[in-house]
Amino acid sequence: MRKPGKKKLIQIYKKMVTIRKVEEKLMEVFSTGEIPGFIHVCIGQEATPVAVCSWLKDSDYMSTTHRGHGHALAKGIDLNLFMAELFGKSAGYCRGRSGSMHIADPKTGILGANGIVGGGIPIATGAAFASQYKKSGQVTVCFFGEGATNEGTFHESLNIASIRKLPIVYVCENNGWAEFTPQKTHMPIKKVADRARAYDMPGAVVPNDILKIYEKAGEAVERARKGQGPTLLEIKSTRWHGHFVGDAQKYRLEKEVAAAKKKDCIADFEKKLLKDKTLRKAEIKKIADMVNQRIEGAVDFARKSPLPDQSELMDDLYV
Ligand SMILES: Cc1ncc(C[n+]2csc(CCOP(=O)(O)OP(=O)(O)O)c2C)c(N)n1
Repeated sequence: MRKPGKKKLIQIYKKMVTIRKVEEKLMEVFSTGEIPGFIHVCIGQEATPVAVCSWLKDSDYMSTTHRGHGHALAKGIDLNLFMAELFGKSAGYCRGRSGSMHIADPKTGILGANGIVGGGIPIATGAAFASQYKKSGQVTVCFFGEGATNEGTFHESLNIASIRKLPIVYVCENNGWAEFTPQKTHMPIKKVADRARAYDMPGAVVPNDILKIYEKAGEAVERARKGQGPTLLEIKSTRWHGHFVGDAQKYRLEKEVAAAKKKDCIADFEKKLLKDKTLRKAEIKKIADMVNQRIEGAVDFARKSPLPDQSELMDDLYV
């Protein structure tokens, strides 16, 4: 059993709250037109990125998707540079060229978010192959949604990862919806984790509970680090909001959305921390205030950063 100590529990809680509040702030700012393009928030799914990335070192790799803010924040991206990138500003991680869906940071091992569904899976698998080849001891975590597991990239990647016993953990956040399509209409099986069997790797279904995900992710990361090969984890997460910010999600029943909100991974964890006296109400308030302040600072930083110069428009283009 892998149980986090008090310090780790508080660290985990702070990170979950940070992701929730950053996403809430992004929804607010996006609606005013300050952020160009599209953004996809992960509110309701915060437990997975935090629990999984808790096991990673800075030098480990991580790849993510169009819904990747939480993963990047959990892996350790700098909040100011992240915010500036989403605002399309030159101080951002990719000089305002990537925005939300392609943000990357080699220093913290973030191989990139991906607007192409399933696009990050072979990239992550390749990174895991490189670490194995170089005997660097790095582990790669690859996040994606259940919709991505219908893509050829998923199957080809898991096949080669298993054959070569690559140091990688595949983490599927199954929120039951791929864009506007429910799982049962695009997938003949109920459990994505069953797909692991086809590639002779362990697969597990984990509820949207921070400590349960923490435990399973710990086993999988350790297995990868020891050279024992890949694992597929399926987290039964819940998406509260629409596919993208601005989607009124008319395709979902109100009672389903209400049930998702009721089963809140952050509120559940908070209750537990209060009950076992890891945190007191006043400390929870202090954390919220501190996180809000950091976020306001990051938004201010992004607003003050200049837009990229027009002369940079054709930079970094191959053709
Ligand atoms: C190859 C490809 N096909 C289709 C799309 C359009 N698209 C964007 S997100 C999405 C659904 C993805 O669902 P899932 O992988 O479950 O992730 P979630 O949005 O639930 O986090 C689709 C179909 C795309 N971006 N790329």
